[in-house]
Amino acid sequence: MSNRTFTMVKPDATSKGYTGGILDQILNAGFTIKAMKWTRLTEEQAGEFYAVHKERPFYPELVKFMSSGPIVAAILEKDNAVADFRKLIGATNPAQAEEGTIRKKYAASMGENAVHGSDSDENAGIEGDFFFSKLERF
Ligand code: 3AN
Repeated sequence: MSNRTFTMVKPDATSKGYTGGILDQILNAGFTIKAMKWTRLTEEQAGEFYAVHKERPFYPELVKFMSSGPIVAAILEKDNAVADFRKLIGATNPAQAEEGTIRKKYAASMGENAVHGSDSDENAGIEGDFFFSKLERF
């Protein structure tokens, strides 16, 4: 079990002014920040980040959306980080997300679902490495 996960506050949430509320909920849930940045992906970078979904019908839409505005990228630390963070954000489809979860509160749809959370320890490592060098982690 790893104690790290990777998250992004997605462009829908940053553009609606939800960044502060989402980060507040993450910190209140006991996660600490190991690395964080406000940045914007190019279409090429978004395509690379989501390359595992390349064959899925929603891939072009996902790439376009994820490069449509700024995001907050972060590495978070907590015991059981990956599983606990997935619980905190709720189901991919906000209509199915549990009451009180970040997606229930802030997500608009399956595609524009406010936050990303790594789905495994391995992917948490890969995704964190995509955004952050060793010098950017504290
Ligand atoms: P999660 O983000 O909950 O791990 P994944 O890994 O199944 O969900 O999907 C990655 C991202 O792809 C989602 N966050 C969402 O933005 C997008 N996505 C997934 N399924 C759909 C869908 N049916 N239509 C549009 N976008 C989708």
